[in-house]
Parts: sequence; structure tokens; C-alpha cells
Amino acid sequence: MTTPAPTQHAALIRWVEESAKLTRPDAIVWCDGSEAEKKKFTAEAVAAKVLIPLDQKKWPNCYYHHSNQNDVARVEHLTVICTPTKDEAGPTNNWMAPAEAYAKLTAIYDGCMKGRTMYVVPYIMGPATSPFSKVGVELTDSVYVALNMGIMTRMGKVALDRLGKDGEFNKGLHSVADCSPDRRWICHFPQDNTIWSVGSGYGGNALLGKKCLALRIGSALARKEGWLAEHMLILEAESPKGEKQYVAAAFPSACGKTNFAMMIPPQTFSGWKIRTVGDDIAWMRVGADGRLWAVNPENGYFGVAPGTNRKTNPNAMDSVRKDSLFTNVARTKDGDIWWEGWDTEAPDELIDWKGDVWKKGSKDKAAHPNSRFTAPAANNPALSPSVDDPKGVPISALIFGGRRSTTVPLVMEAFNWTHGVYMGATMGSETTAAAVGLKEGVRRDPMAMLPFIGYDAGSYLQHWLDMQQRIPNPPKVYLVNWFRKSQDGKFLWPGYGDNMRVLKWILDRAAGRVGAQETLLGNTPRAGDLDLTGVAATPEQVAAATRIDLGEWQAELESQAEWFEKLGKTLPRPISLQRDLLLERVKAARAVT
Ligand code: GTP
Ligand code: SPV
Ligand code: MN
Repeated sequence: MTTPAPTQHAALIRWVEESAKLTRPDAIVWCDGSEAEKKKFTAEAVAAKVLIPLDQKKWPNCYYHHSNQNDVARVEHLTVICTPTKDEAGPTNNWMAPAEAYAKLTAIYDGCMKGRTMYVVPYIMGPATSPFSKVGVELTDSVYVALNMGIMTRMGKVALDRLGKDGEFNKGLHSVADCSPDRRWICHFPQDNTIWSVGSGYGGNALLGKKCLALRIGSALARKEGWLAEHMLILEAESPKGEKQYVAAAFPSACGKTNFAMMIPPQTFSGWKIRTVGDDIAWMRVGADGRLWAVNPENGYFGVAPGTNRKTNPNAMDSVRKDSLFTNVARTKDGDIWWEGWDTEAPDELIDWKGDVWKKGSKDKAAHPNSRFTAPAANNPALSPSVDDPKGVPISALIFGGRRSTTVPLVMEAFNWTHGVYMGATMGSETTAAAVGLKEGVRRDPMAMLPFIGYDAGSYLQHWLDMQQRIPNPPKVYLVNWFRKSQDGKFLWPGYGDNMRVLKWILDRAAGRVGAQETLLGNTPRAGDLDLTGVAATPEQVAAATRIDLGEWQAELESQAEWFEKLGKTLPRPISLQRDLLLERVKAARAVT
């Protein structure tokens, strides 16, 4: 069943042959991205019990997948940047010498596809005709990965057409192999435009276009070429007057990007429309007009399932209604699904993410906290028509935000670009289920990119500073926090659609329509500037969510010293000076009051 290579690209054909010689699959299938092919792969996956059909009346063309129980999230401790020198990877990345990494993984790849099919998956990250876009080819022995790539990227013939006979492409070799955590590695070779991933079939470890190419390899390329590859959603906001503004926002994994990108404003914001351009990744370049322009390189959503429901995110619920895959959520015997934070209570009995019977009232979670849906962007009722625009969309504001139960107020505006870069560089977030093996508590996550910067983190921050010279008309920069909690552990801010109230202030600021209060730490909304009509929070809760406590901030600024020490000698001095300045101001102010 080996299909002939449908391309004249000699280097591509040669690489596929070499990879097959190493991994020795029984068959090689070149993916064309057609509907017929998707049907065929799906049928094969169902026959092999890789996919379980859901109730096709209720969930047309939707399927369920249980991953291996030891393989449920990204593995940061096994993710490696293989640059020629350790310094190029920097203090925040794992590093291996390229020759050592190639040798180590060659031993694992040796014959690993025996008895299996190798899928050749050509794909484009970005709109098919955009000069921003990049082509990758992923060789994988997982039909589940091939099907996911078909949803998440522009996959198949369209990519081979773009490549032509000699186009440049990222070489991604992926095998689930024996799915052993002891033989699991996600290795990046920026200088070879190559990714080698082995031992995992899950998410960002295995869908190589996403975190591996679009962010790790992408960020290294972006630095060289003078643009930005970021872990950011892109949203379109249309005012009742029909004016469109675009913002990009970086929140760490499982901290609200998909939800913000698909937000439905509160009823009192009648006439406002929020549309999604992207929910996870932004590639941004300076346009001829001196503004920053962004494209979403992806074509689908690999979203966190728990907490998603008709109230919190109706657009996501509509997006998964058909043609979607569900991984590690809970299901019923008759082909329905459920997860924690579903619209209705759990039925009496479920099959949990492990495949075991689960009874209502059980202490165990029925869905894995990092269970996910894969849905085509085209299903999103709020999809922006600009998503396929080859030139992207112009960005008015950049937003950074983490999951912080204390200290960080609902919203602050940076005084200037350098202060904004400092805000992103020192952003912290409490850990989530999106990666395994992380210590609980707050970790610094610069621009939500800690696990995704493909080179030295200090140099990455310098690149952000350098961008100021390239962007004559830069976006304003903001820090937000939807996750501040009260003493009794409850969220102070209702979040989700109500985040529109904060977004509206940001949009108005970016357009120069509203004033602000200058505080020691940044500009904030003045009393009455946030539209709180009908908000489901008491004035006390809003006050607590927006409060700047100088005592908490002194501790916060002091604790940033450890992070700066970790970044080491490439930490740009303007960034550390920002902290010194703020700390001195806060200390002086506390001495007065
Ligand atoms: P990745 O796909 O891992 O990059 O995550 P993401 O940043 O897209 O996060 P997502 O929007 O999927 O949200 C993650 C979790 O946070 C979900 O359980 C959401 O329900 C929850 N969440 C999102 N927005 C808010 C908010 O404004 N307030 C609160 N309290 N929770 C939120
Ligand atoms: C993230 O962890 O930021 C994700 C999910 O978007 S994954 O594709 O697994 O990286
Ligand atoms: Mn993400």
C-alpha cells in the first residue's frame, strides 16, 4: 500500500527514503489532505481501536481517543534544544550536542516503524499564499497524529504545491516507538531546520507544526530575520460603529488564550463583536505602515476541554460539534462525552479517561485535566474572515497575563515599550496540567514562552527590546490577571465574557479614547473607566481584583532577583534596571505611607 511520491522535490524524496531506511515501516503513505483520505484514515484508526466513534447523530464525524496513560501532556524535562553550543540554548532550556542527540535518537528510531505505516504529512503553517508561512513535513507512525495534523494545519497537496521542486521545508521525524517515558525525547535542531520527536503521541510533543516548529524553531528564525514568533492568541474586536481593532495576548498554557480569543461580550456590550483570528500562536512582522502585523499559523484548535461549556465558551462548544477529535475526556457507553465543568452534572456512570468505569461522586477526575479537543477553525461561528489574509492583521495592543492568585491586578498598562518588555519578562504563573512534572507554585514564564523559546532566554528578551527600533508605530503593552483570589480561595473576577470589560479599556487606550491613572507600577483604569454595568461581582470584589498592594509588590519585585540570576549574563541591562527603578519607588512610597 505504499503510495508513490506525489512530488518532484528530490531532497524531500531522498529524506523520506533515508528516514524509512532507519525506521523500516511496512508501508509509506503520502498524505494529500483530501476528504477521501481522511475517511480512509479514520476507518483504519477505528479498526485499530485508536479511535472510538462517538454517537454520530449527536457528534457527526467526531471520534474519541485514549492516549497512553503515561503520555498525557508536554514533557518539558525531555524537550531539548540541540544547538552547537550550550550557551546558544541558554539557561532555561535543556541542551544536548547535536551529534549526541542524533546518535541517541537514531538508536531508538532504528527499526521502530516495523509493522507500521509511515505517514508523510506535508503541511503549511500560515495562510497558503502568505509570505509569512512556512512549510514542514512530518513523518509519523501515528494515524492519530496524521489526522490531528489534518485539522491543525493546511495539510497535504497544498503544501507540496507550495514547496515545488526545491522549496525549503522543516524536517520533522516522529515515532511513538514504544511510548516509553525512558525513551522519550523532543529534540530541536534549529541550524538544520529539523525536529526529532520520539516516544510520545500527545499534543505539543507529537504535532510538530505547533510548539516545535511554530514556536521553538520559529522563535530562533524570528530572531535571525527580525520578527516575532509568540505563544499568543489573536482576536478581532469590532465596535458598534464597525471599527475593527486587533490584539494579541500571551497567557501560559491552560491560562485562558482559547477562551479569550472566543469570548462573547456581556449583554450590556451590545453591538460589540469579538472574532477569533488565532487561539495559541502568533507570527508577527512589521508592515510597510510601521505597525506590527500578525498571522495565525494554525488552522484548528487543540483546546483544553475541562471548564469549557455553553456558558464559559459557546464558540468552542460550537467548534467541536462536528469533525472533531476528543482525547482523554470522559465518555459514556452510548458514545456521548463529558468533562469536569460541563454544562450538566455527570451522569451516574462514565468511562473515565483511563478507560475505567467511573461512578458519580468519585473523588477521581473523570476527564484528565489536560484532556483536549481538536477542532477545525472553520467550525468556529466567530471565526474572523481575516484568518486567511496573507498579510495578517494589524495589532493595536499586546497583552501579557498569568495565573496569579495574589499581587497582580486585573489590568495595568506599561509606561513604554521597555517597561512592557519587562512586564512580559517577569510575568509569573501558577503551574497547570498542560505539562507534566512541574513544581507547584508560581514560576516565571517570560511572554508565556518559557517552554517554547528555541534559544537563549536573555537574547530573546534583547530581541524583544530590539524590535522597538523596527516598529515605528508599536502596539501598547498590558499586563492582566483574571485569576486573583480572595482569602477563601475564590476567584475575585468573573472572567470569561466579562474580560470584555478589560479589553474595552485596552482598546480605548490603544486608540487614545480614554485616560488612565498613573501608579508606581503602571497605568490603570481610573474610577469609573471600566464599564462594570451588570457585572457579577460586588464592588468589594472588583476593588480587591484591581488593588495594587505595595507590600505585595515589594515582595514580588524582590523575588524577581532569583529569576534574573537564572537568566545570567545575557539578561539585558534595561530589563534589570526596570526592576531596580520600580523597587526603589515602591520602597520610597512605603516609607512615606
Ligand atoms: P493552551 O491550549 O494550553 O495554550 O491553553 P489556553 O491558554 O488556551 O487556555 P484555555 O483558554 O483553554 O483555558 C484553560 C483553563 O482556564 C480552562 O479550564 C478555562 O475554563 C479556564 N479559564 C479561561 N479563562 C478564564 C477566566 O477568565 N477566568 C477563570 N477563572 N478561568 C478561566
Ligand atoms: C500548550 O501546552 O500550550 C498547548 C497544548 O497549547 S500542546 O499542544 O500540548 O502544547
Ligand atoms: Mn498553548
